[in-house]
Amino acid sequence: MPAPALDFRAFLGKLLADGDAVTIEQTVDPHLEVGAVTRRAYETRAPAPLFAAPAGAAPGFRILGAPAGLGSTPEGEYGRLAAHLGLPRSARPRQILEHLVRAMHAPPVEPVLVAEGPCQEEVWTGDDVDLERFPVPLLHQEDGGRYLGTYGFHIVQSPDGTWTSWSVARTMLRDRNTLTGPAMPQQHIGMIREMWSRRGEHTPWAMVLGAPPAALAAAGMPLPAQVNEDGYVGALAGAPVEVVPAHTNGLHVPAHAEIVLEGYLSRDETAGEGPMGEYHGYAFPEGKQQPVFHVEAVTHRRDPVLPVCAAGVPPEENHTIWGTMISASALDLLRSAGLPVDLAWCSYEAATCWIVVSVDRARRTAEGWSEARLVEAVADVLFSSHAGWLVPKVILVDDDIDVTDIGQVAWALATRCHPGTGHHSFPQAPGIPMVPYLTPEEARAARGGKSVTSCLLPEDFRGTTASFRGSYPEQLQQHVLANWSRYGYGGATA
Ligand SMILES: Cc1cc2nc3c(=O)[nH]c(=O)nc-3n(C[C@H](O)[C@H](O)[C@H](O)COP(=O)(O)O)c2cc1C
Ligand SMILES: [Mn+2]
Repeated sequence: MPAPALDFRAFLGKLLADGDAVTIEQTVDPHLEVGAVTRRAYETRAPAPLFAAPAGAAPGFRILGAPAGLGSTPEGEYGRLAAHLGLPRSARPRQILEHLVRAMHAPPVEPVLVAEGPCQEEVWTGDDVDLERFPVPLLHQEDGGRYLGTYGFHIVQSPDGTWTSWSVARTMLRDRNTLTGPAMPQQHIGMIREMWSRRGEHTPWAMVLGAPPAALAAAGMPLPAQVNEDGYVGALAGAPVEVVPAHTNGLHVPAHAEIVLEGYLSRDETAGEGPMGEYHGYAFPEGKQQPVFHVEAVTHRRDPVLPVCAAGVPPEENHTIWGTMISASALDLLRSAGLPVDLAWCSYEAATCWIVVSVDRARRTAEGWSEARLVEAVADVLFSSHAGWLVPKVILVDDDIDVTDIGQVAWALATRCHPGTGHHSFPQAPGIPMVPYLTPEEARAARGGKSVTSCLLPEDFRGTTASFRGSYPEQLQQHVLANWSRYGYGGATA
């Protein structure tokens, strides 16, 4: 059996064994109750709920909520995310980012085609295709429908076969064999759909639910166009992903997946989709017309587990997975452009609406970067990129600030950003139209509402940081730490 990063069932087994998932044997209703339990698990940092008996589902069909929610202990905070990527569960953001960036520079490890896999233990075709057999949840009372695909990815391929795209996006159930959901023209699924449409054809399509966790993470990552996510997954996991040919349309799908939908993405047919509680933390009153996905076959592992993301206020997977993968992509772009950048991090608390970038102060000084030039260069790199399209706000800080600590970021914003000169607006920059504060015109044009906020200290700043780490000799700090419990403070020393 592949490692947990390459096999959802093994990943689930690991969470259960580590106490980071709990099995809920009692019947739970996919109508709102699954969503409510999952939301509360995110918001209290409880283990992931495995719903073993969702009401109305075929026997054995299960749901896993909060597959990449945060944990409650400092050692295990990022543990579910780290387990997606094959890292120790104690891994922290810097280690996770460097791991993701390293794999971007490693040669791709292409998937291996195998004859059969657990994802095809059961096969439904023709009239047997009935998506209602899955426990499809209504996740929030404000949602316009039930969502089957909240934690799965689309597989599409360019007509010439050179570009295979794996990408996460949501899909809402319409009826027993159709779904609807976004395929934005700026996202790779939209670009490939446009290639097929120009030929007058529908787009051959598959969707994977309960995918290998590393593959799900890569499919939520804004790698550049023409880059195949499947080769990146292999580089990331250190072993190729095993794929099998889909039953009906020849696409290759991960062998170690829970559920695979096969069919096509319509060229011209649309249907009402949403509204849905979304990544920024809001639900809006109206849905939109979105393309229709036709399901011609379903294959699944025995006793399949449907993973579910109940999107909304942080932290959920749009922050822990999407935000982290954007952070890694942006970090790599900024470094590769030669900018003196230390780290980049989409604070989960900011709901993937800002990214904090720390600047290597020593390098900045040595290379003579003025604040104005740095602001301009960061905006140039990010606002023209696929990754930077997704995040509207950039915050620049010096590298004494740990960008992964929201407390330090708030302190820097309050004490280092000059209200008159620190805010730079980029009204012409293209960006994702889903950002809540955009005007209707900006959302229509998918342009504007983008900014760089500088919290860089002036070169002649004379303050030092008044803190435990900043205000005492190293030797005294060590003495205090060594004596901490003797002072009467219990066990904690760090
Ligand atoms: C849980 C989750 C849900 C997501 N939902 C959507 C979505 O509904 N629509 C969308 O365009 N992107 C969504 N994304 C973000 C995309 O997966 C991400 O931008 C990715 O880069 C898209 O793939 P591409 O770069 O190959 O186009 C989601 C990401 C995650 C982790
Ligand atoms: Mn892509």
